[in-house]
Amino acid sequence: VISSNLGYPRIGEKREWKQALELYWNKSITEQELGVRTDKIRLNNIKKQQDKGIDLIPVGDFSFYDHVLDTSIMFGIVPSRFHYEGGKIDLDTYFAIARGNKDAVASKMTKWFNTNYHYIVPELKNVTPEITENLPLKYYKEAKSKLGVDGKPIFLGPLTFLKLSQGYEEEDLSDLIDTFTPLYITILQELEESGVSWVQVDEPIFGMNLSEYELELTHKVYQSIRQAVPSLKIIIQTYFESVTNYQSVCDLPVDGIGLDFVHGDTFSLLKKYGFPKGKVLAAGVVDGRNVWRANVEQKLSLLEEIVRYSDNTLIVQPSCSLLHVPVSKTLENEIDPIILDRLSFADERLEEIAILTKGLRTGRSSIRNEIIESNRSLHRVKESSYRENQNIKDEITSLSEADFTRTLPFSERIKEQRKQLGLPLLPTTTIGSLPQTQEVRQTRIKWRNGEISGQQYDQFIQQSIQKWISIQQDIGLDVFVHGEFERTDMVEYFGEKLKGFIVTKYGWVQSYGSRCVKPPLIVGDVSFKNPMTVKETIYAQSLTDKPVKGMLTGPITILNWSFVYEDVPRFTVLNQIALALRKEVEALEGHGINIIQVDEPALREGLPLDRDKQPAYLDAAVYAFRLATSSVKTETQIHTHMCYSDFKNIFNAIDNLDADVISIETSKSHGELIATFEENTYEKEIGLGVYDIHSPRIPSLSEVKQNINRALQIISPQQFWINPDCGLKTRKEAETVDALKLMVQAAEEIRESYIAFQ
Ligand code: THG
Ligand code: ZN
Repeated sequence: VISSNLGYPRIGEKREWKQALELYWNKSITEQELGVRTDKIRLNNIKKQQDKGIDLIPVGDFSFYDHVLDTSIMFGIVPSRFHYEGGKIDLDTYFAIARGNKDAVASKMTKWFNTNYHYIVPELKNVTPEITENLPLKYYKEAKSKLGVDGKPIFLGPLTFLKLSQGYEEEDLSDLIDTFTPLYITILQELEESGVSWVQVDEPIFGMNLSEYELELTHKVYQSIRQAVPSLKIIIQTYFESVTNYQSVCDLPVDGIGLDFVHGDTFSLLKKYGFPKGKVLAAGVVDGRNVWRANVEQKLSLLEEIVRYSDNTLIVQPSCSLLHVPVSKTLENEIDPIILDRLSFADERLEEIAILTKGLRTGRSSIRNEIIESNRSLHRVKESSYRENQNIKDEITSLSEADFTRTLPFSERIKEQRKQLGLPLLPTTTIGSLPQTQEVRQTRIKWRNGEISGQQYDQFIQQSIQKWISIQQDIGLDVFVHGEFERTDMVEYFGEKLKGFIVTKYGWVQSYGSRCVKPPLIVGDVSFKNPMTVKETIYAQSLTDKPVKGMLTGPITILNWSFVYEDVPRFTVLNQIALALRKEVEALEGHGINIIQVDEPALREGLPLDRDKQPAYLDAAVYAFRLATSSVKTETQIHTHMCYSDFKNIFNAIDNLDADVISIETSKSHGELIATFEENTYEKEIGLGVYDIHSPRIPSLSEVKQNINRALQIISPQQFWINPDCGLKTRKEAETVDALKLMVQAAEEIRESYIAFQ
């Protein structure tokens, strides 16, 4: 039995990695200094894993931005617009692919499976792959020479890499595999020659539904690899879901298979089909995506069962890379000890791995104290006041069909809403958040540190709202927002205000590039305490005759972006959140707010990887959204917003949300989305983002008009709203104003042409 890890967070305990990157981007430090700082973080991470007693320590999990981009770079895949001419790829080109530069737009960024991590999509169009640098080897050598650690190089496998790439037709997959196989072989041969013993090749794509043909290709590529590198010990690592083609994957000609025993029912597959003789089973038994301390006794029992199915070494490991959890709980000094005691961030997970490995090696009694302690902490929280809100449980059970259905259908509602709102054709609006300047962030920090009073902070927020109401007036938008200056992260904000949540101080997790999120913890029954957004919204509304939208985050997004406790089904927690939001929606409406937007940016991302599990998830998400939004009057207009536009398979669910208006991020994949709307009829109102807010580039008037006109070829102008494609929180003030002015001008010109035509 040996212990292993699949990847360690890059960001550092206090986000030192983020700081270093951003200083480099701002030209405040040199490339060399960036190197010094990141070397320190990387080596420290390895050292820590060694100290925690992990036998197989991953190397090559580090990245300067994203590990999928690293794989592209390793294979010399640089889109032609960056004018790459072969050889090693310099750091600035690397960052340009990720972030864009003044001459070229960045590559697309999208969600890493069903997580909140984003990767840079490889663009395979017109590129000739070649190895530019053997990255896993570089990091292996470094750990060996600097720390004496014989690491386990890890990198993304060919099937997953190609399936996540764009710029090729499905029928070319086989050719691409043929192109990449020799490159993979070279990488692996070099590792073998350098004395590497174990390699982890990540293939999380096996949690999704692959075709027979794709499985055939998989076998072919691993066969070739096996022949070329017969003695290197290769583990194919899957995670985030049980493997959908279990037998086929287990039969791959490699030395070990890594399986996720936390998500999906992998243990049933093991019982049903067994495990191939002679292979190493790498068992991911503690959750790499959640922060609740493992029940050591239960996990040990599971491992004792698992070990019976394998006749070779058993590897004890987390279910996936620890990239998805915060670094260490030791810095948290304001969390109730009952809860703190229940937490396991990355470092504590590693301790659990070491304990379980010991228990399995030397018997249950050798970890007796750890078992008692883990049971005790679990018992303590179950008996605590976090878990006893009988009222909420009763409210949930007494819900009926009427509670999640609007009184009238959309076709009737919209007439009342139009009367009430009096908006022009092609109304303009924004998604909700406005630029969070340095000043906004610093004032919040001052307030949190007690340097300014709550009253002073409130006053500052009011001034910001006032300023932006007047800016929106000048720009000429039709529906205003208050700007969300009082919010850090939208989910954390609601987490701080709802009962059942607590927040951490340092619980950061990488979201994309240097950007991090700090998911709140759901520790017990969730319920509404006090209105959460009413004060700021009605203040904004008091300053203008234009409608101001109420802005809320929806139930499935709050659920997906929190660390949810595990003693009750997730859907129970989801409904509790929905019920609390329903009370907020009612409070806003009661204060005269006529448009309420309930955003669900994380609806798509939470979609289970396995097709068979998707309908239940979508039903629950739709039900919760409707529970949150259905009690309003006919003339109150419900909006929603979603980021990312891969809606092909979830169109019905979106329609079933029954939101009066939906806005969708589209500028990066306009074509696909338009096709979706061509294939399906959608009667409700809709805003397709008309410019990309993720880039500082100001679009040209003709670009914006072109985007609008393209959408209007398939969506009627009576249904269409004009808005940017996502919230403006991360943008600078001046560029936001300029871009919105252009957007309004484009809307006005196109509106004119329709009116003239009629
Ligand atoms: N909240 C949460 N998850 C998300 C988003 C979000 N996932 C998807 C998408 N939005 C990711 N986008 C972002 C955008 C901005 C930031 C993080 C994720 C961000 N973070 C600050 C940083 O790292 O500098 C930290 C927070 C702060 O200080 O305000 O800006 O919106 N949960
Ligand atoms: Zn968005």
